[in-house]
Amino acid sequence: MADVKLLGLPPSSYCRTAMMILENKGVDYDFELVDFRATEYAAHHPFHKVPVLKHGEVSLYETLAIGIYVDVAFDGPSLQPSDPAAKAEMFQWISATIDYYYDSFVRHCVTERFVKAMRGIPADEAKIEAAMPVFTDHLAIINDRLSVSDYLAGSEVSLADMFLAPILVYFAATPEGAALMPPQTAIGAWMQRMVKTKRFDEINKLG
Ligand SMILES: N[C@@H](CCC(=O)N[C@@H](CS)C(=O)NCC(=O)O)C(=O)O
Repeated sequence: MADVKLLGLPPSSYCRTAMMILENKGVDYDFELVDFRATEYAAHHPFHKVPVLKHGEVSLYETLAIGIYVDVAFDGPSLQPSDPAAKAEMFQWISATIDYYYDSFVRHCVTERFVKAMRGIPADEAKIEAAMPVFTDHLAIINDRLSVSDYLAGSEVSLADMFLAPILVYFAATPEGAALMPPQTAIGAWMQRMVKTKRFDEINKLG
């Protein structure tokens, strides 16, 4: 049994981010499925979300906190740039992913197309349609960045890429994402680089 444990649900994009970070850092860990709605789960996460990381006495929620902890507490390749401006850019992209891209791509499309379908609820087509210009704008911002640098925070893969990639894998699988994300773009080339990171396909599988 590994002394690091990730509590979560494999389809969750935030859990996927945490798994990508653990894998690319080279940390051995166990994954534990949880019932995040259970009353007793509040002892792990007071907001009843996933993931949660356990390492000895350390218990952490919030994926960014987990990512930073894993990167600094364990040996392995650094997942943060050392240059101050590049490091700040990494946090800028993570913050934008949490605040803007998750909201557009996940809440306004992936949830409508996949999560609701799993529950037998029809997608809110008006909500998706109204968000189409936002999807276009957000993809352009990301594509512009990836046109001038291989990864979001510079020439090396960082935590920022691991926050965004699982979300865009899901979005690309929706009809809207497929239409707006042709492979011959800077985002497409970046995704090809991301696919080569550790266990990417296994972690980010659809269905
Ligand atoms: N701010 C949290 C967000 C985590 C989050 O929203 N996780 C989603 C899954 S991707 C979740 O737990 N959803 C359950 C719910 O909202 O009821 C983090 O960074 O870890």
